[in-house]
Amino acid sequence: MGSECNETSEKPSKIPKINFTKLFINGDFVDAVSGKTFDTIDPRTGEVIARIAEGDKEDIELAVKAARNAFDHGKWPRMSGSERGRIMMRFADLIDEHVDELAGLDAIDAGKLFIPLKLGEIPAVAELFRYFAGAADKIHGETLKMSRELQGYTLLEPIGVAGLIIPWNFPSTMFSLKVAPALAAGCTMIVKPAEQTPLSALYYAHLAKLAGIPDGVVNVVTGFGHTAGAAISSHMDIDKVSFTGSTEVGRLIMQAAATSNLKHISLELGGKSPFMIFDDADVNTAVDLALSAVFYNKGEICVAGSRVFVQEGIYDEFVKEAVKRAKAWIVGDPFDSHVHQGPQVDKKQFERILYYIEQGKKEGATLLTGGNACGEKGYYIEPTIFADVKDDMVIANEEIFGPVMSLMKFKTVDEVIERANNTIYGLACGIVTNDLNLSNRVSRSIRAGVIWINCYFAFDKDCPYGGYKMSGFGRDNGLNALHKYLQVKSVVTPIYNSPW
Ligand code: TXE
Repeated sequence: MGSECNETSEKPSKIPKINFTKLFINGDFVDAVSGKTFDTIDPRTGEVIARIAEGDKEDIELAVKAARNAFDHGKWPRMSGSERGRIMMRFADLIDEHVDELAGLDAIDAGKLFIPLKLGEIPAVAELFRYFAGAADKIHGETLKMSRELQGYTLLEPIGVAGLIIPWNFPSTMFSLKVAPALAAGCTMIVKPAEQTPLSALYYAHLAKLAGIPDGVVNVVTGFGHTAGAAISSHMDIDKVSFTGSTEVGRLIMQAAATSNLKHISLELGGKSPFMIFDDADVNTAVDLALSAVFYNKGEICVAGSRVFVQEGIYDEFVKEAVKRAKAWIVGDPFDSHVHQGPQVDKKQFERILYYIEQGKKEGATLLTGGNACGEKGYYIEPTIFADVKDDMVIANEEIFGPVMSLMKFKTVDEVIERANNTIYGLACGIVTNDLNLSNRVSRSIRAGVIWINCYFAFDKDCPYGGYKMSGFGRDNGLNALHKYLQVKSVVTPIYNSPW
């Protein structure tokens, strides 16, 4: 095992009780048809937290039947938007009331920090449900200006049964980003949480029932990607798949949609986002932003600003300060309020990050700090900074999804724009400068779905985000997201009773 983590002595608390371990289909918690289960693991220790029902094709079949029935014959798509909104508001209130349990589940299952979950992420989940609840009664089409003696209007109708396949890095946020707009639109759904982090999705299912969301509207099938996930993307009776995860799996989902029923898809995939610091920036601000852009959520975030470009005039000072602060970054138990970084989500991710760190060393990047696993048990990795990273190195190109910063020096604005765009991805971009003209120019030149100027991770429920290029298509957050779960129907009649 690695060296000791830079831990504090505060005792962890708030370890939650696990109440829900079965599939949630048609309003009931049930075993998998096969009776199989899989272990969900505590990344702090590598020990089993609970055994979870392992859903497979047959269970997806049952969940689709329930969702189909709830869509074709049930109340949810037919009730008024304001009634749907009221029920969603109740759901949001229940989320707030259960914030400790939900934060505890994501902390123990994903190794995420408890306090930011409790004070930030879970309340934001409740807020997102409120945001879309408020939109549920404002879904309307247009009156058309027809060129002949016709009158026409459009209806926005729910797309149908949605398959929502979500990853493990933000189990609660991802659940809300998909479920809230789908519910507001009047869809019914099957949620497939990641196999690493099934616990909170099952808890949300329980709260959905308490809130009065009718049976069959929200179904949660826990299980693996190549079985349960693949059964969703290739299903003939699912109308839409919304996916967040790796680019490789995004490609598989697109193929499965193409060879099954041409279901609508939206994909939010990997990234390798540039974070640019210009000479005029305040070094302290730039270091704070850059560190959180890479190390926040232990680097397990698709929009991580993992390629840090620093202009030559400020470079040496930036490096000195960044290394100093990375060394003081506290890695340890996510329930400890002093800790900055918990364990990576699982053994596979932990090993993948260590592999990339080895690649960086082999390719000749300079390891300034970190580079090792730490702690006696569990999947902890030191915050790591590499300097002298060249654009063609593996660590500058592939998504590491861990606490690894690649530092690169640049001279001119044109140069950094070209280098920043030289990636297959296009999720996010960070810019630190006080020069308005410069930030405007760079924002318009970078091919990415979101640009953060003098801030990073400035997410907001009203601010769409998603990818350019191989980072996917479709947007989460904002009213754009609602339209992913709606389709347009045109209705046309002659104005006069003339025959057509
Ligand atoms: O992702 P997967 P993994 C990136 C990140 C990470 C890498 C691998 O670089 O290191 O992907 O992570 C389901 N059909 N991101 O392997 O496999 C799976 O069960 C249908 C970026 O965990 O893409 C889970 O629910 N579904 C990312 C979800 O897909 C399938 C977040 C994501 O898992 C499937 C996560 C299949 N054939 C990883 N195979 C982001 N954009 O935030 C798997 N799944």
